Amino acid sequence: MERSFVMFKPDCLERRLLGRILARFEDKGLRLLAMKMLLVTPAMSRQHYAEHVSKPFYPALEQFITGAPVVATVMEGPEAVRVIREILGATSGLKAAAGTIRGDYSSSRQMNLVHASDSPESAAREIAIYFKADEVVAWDPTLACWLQAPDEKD
Ligand code: FUP
Repeated sequence: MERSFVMFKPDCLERRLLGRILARFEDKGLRLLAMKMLLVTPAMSRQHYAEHVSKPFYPALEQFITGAPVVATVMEGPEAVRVIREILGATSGLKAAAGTIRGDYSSSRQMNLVHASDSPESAAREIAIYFKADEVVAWDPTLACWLQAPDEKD
């Protein structure tokens, strides 16, 4: 089992796509461990996008990500980091394959609807920016036994 930090960005909420897009993750069988609606502050944005702060596109990215509410979540599942990024598709909605979230709903590189961690290490770092340890609920959904056979679990 692996955890990922998944954040529904301002364009997702402004465009009223949260319910439909969240449903894709539920349908896949990923389990939700935490969920919170908030306004990202400039300081949080700089922490979240630490590797991009000095890039030319960062000021516009910060303005976008702090400009309307987001919904931050923690999701868990087998190989969750890779699986979730494949559900999202390539960074730009114009390059993302049809059938992915960005491929189906976005035509933008900045307004690409959902963020997801690119490694388990990034997930741990990002989860700590948005959630206190006791806000992340470890649980074993009853349905889990219908999502993977016992001999597939690592
Ligand atoms: P991703 O991991 O797919 O979310 O994308 P990156 O880590 O490469 O980029 C982080 C965020 O910066 C993305 F959500 C999109 C944004 N971005 C821009 O706004 N302009 C760019 O030129 C590149 C990335």
